[in-house]
Amino acid sequence: MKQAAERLRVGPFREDAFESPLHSTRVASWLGLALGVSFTVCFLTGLLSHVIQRPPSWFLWPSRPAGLYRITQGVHVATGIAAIPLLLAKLWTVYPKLWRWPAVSSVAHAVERVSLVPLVGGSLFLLFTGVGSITRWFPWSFSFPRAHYAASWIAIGGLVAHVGAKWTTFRLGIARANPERTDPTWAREADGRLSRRGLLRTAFAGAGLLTLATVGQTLRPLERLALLAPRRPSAGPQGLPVNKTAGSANVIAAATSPDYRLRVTGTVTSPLDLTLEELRALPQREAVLPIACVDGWSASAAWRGVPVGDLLAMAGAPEDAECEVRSLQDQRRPYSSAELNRLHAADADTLLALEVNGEPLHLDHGFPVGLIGPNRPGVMQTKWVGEVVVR
Ligand SMILES: Nc1nc2c(c(=O)[nH]1)N[C@H]1C(S)=C(S)[C@@H](COP(=O)(O)O)O[C@H]1N2
Ligand SMILES: [Mo]
Repeated sequence: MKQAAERLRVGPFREDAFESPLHSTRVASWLGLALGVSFTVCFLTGLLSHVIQRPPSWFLWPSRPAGLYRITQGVHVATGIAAIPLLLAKLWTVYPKLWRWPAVSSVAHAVERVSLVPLVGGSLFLLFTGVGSITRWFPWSFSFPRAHYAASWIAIGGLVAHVGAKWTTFRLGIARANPERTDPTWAREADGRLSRRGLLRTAFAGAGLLTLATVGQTLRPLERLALLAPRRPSAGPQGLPVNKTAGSANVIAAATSPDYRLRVTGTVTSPLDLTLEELRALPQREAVLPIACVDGWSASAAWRGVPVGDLLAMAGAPEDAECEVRSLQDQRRPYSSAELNRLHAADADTLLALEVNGEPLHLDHGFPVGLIGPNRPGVMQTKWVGEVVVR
């Protein structure tokens, strides 16, 4: 019986099938540490972005500090991008284990191996859909936020199981006393071949370079290095990028019509119906605030317009009012409206902006009226606002 099993041990199942020293526990452990940190940070910042956009009843996202979401979402996208070379290097280092003999040696081992399916599958899915989304390349028909969110729980579940199963191996892998570390070929292989230390450094340098080449999409001093970033934060009309144009949102006629009105409706004592001239005649306020897209780019600008709080007061809205800000777009379209929770509605810098950087809003930036508020995801800064519904 045992002999028969041994005879099946051919091809990649042979004991010496993968002889490269680069398939190393120590390399896998260090890559695992970096991946564990980047995945955890990416997961938590992603979860935060999710609950800000779909708040459960216990969650109230503050409007301050104004630039907080810009940071958390910048970190989310940056850690996801940095994880790509780390994950590829890690998968390459450990893939010979797929042919481990015997395939399963105990129940715990079986659980550990099975948990790789959600971990590896979920991770690859997250990184692939994440990159697709930030480059606005959607070779799929499912809803990106829902699928990306569901996959994050699947991957993080696999990660928890994996960390539990591998903890001892990992500790030995990164220990100072690890015999690989003192092995002379750790740092230098014969014949100029890549050493294990060289592989680790290459993977970390890859992650670093990829970060440097993309993080300038939100970190303005590094903008010139952002060669691989899908968006330059200052490329676009009035120095701001455009994802969605007025043309593609199908609002040009309504936004430029002389019949344009901004309406304030809902649970108010005196609903408002204001022309653009009337809006311009109201006291204006200026605020320097960033647009912080979920895709990881952000750009700051000086916005000028009427504080939402002033309009709510004029309309006789209750204290602590929340509202829904609706664009002129077809209301069935994604991102055609956004919620203002009571903290965002009451913040003096939450504006219905008429101007940006000293000029009337460009049509693609939301002319005639765009919502801009502190500490909000870009998708919740509704452009081409037509109505504010108070609750
Ligand atoms: N009405 C409406 N407002 C919108 C959007 C939209 O699709 N429709 N896109 C949002 C997104 S995703 C971002 S990041 C900000 C800035 O987008 P822009 O770069 O297209 O101006 O506007 C937001 N406002
Ligand atoms: Mo966005």
